[in-house]
Amino acid sequence: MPFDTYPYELMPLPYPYDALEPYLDAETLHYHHDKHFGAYVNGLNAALKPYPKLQTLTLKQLLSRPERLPQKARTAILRNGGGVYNHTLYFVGLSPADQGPHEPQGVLFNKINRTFSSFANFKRLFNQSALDVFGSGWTGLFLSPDGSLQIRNLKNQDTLLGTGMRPLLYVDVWEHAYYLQYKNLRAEYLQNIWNILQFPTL
Ligand code: MN3
Repeated sequence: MPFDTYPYELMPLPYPYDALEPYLDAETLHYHHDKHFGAYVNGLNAALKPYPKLQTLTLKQLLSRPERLPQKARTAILRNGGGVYNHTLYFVGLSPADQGPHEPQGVLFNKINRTFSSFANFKRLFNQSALDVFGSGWTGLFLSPDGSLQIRNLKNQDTLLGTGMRPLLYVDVWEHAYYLQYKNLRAEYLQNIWNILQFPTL
């Protein structure tokens, strides 16, 4: 797959640019996907170019074991590779409002209710966590190896690869994800994202 091994290609959006309107408009999607996501793909290829051995690893392998990356290229690979990995999860994790599911089903529904008392309370806590991200980063819902659900914030383009945490929901809270449409109103973006955030099946 050209999306998770070298040379990396920009994964096309799995829906038309205007498919998430009115919650995320086409202009926002064009800039976010083509320009921002695209820049991480190009940056990752450039960072890996001098390292034929690293080119044989998958993206997950690169990001799971940062200690084996050459010191000189480590920051560039982690930033750009993290950007590629995080944006892939984000864009694949959204779907048009009339598709979905945009609410948890089955096992995940029960787990969310047990852990957070209710779906409404879970959304409140998730959005609060996303509002607490200072500067650029991500908020996600993860299934930990012990089976518990955890809301976690990630800085910049960090990931939890290598920790055994399985990402279930993933929201980009960098300003570039919402500024064109929502300006400084991150809370409004977060309120609306639940209409297009797709829930996986456990
Ligand atoms: Mn982004």
